[in-house]
Amino acid sequence: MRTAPTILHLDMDAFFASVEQASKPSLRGKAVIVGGLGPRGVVATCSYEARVFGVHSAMPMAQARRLAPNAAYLVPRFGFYRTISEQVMGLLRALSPLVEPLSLDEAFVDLEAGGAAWDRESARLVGVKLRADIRAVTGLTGSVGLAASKMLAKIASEQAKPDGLVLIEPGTERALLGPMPVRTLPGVGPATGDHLRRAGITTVEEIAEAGEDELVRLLGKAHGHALYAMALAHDDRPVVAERETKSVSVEDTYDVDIHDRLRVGLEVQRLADRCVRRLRGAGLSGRTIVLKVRRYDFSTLTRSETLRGPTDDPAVVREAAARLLESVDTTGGVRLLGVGVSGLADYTQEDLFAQAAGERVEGLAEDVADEPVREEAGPAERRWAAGIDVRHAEYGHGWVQGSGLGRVTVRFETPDSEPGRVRTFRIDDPALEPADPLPLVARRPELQG
Ligand code: DCP
Ligand code: MG
Repeated sequence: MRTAPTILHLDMDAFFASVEQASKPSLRGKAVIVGGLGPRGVVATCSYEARVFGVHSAMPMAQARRLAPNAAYLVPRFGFYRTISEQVMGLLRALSPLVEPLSLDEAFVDLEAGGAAWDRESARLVGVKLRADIRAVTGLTGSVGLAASKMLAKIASEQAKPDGLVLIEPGTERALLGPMPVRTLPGVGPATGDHLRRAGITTVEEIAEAGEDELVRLLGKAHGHALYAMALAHDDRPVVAERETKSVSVEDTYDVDIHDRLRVGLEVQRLADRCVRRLRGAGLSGRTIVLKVRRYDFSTLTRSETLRGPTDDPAVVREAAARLLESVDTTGGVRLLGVGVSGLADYTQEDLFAQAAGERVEGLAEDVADEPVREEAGPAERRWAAGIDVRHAEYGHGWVQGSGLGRVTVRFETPDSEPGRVRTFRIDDPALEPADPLPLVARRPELQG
């Protein structure tokens, strides 16, 4: 393991909610909750002001509304978040060729590989400057962790939240990890956590004390061995430069559980087709077909099947998905279905192209915006979902604060304006139209190049 804290982990603070607050001056300092606003919606994230009410990611939206009835509720604008994410990732790539994004707002950077840092002082300076640059370019705050391993760098950024920087001195890792709950370690989810707890192990220190043989006995060879090493703060995992897409998948959440087995089958076929369109749209084929089923009681199953070679043939994916469905009990109802393809390969075989040419290709881009959080309101309300940007011919740029009963309420403000005024229009007002988001930071010439 390296001896200098030159692995950096960045995680943006309350990412989606912070973007919304930066876009909408009237929401700064307020409780903001972003997520699906339909009957089955869940919270994607919320501002720190909303977290004091106990609201958090993945909570059903109905529960969030009970906890924070006066918060602003907004639909996610994934395309815009992606644009901001690219700005942030661009700053990271300027530091090192080894940047490993984990999500839109989170990445590891190997500072040593980029020559950006070699010891604790140079690493700290890079972290401080990075946070300032992110602020200048995006107007947002991100938290930085620095350590000699990925595991500790991530723990450090968590400790730094919000809007901070923590550097873990090499040599202090074990003392720091000891009292932490086992769930802190990568790879320990709820199931493993329960399993360990039943064996009387709740802290990292207790994993170390139990010894490797006991861990292997409890969790099996691979997992037990890896977890024991992590508990001793041994983590040699390298930062892996961004790989291409690991899988392509689509899923749908249903407002009302589907009970009819035939209908479940049809939905799976439809999802398989959509997944293949996306796969082809990305110029990929894949070997492993994955089916995801969330049942009425929220239990979620995934089943997969690996083919002999990569495919992008809709018939093959449909058949595999149907076979996988046969092994799943759906009595009681299904609330979510998904189909994915992983084990991806680039298109190389000419005949795959030939195959594709004969089929529908018109819908290739159709599902690109497909996302797990879906707006579930009716067509009129969908057009004016809370949070989206609009432009009014007379009043200018604003965002939808709410709509219903044939009316839409718009707040007219922009990222660099004062908090704005609210006006109400008829939903079919011809002067009102959807608009693109405005940049969060006005382009300043001294930041270019
Ligand atoms: N996200 C989501 N659904 C989840 C978790 C997260 O849609 N269950 C989205 C919204 C978040 C973004 O991913 O803004 C980043 O996730 P984080 O876990 O980093 O959470 P935040 O950035 O919102 O907050 P924090 O300051 O705790 O990092
Ligand atoms: Mg974050």
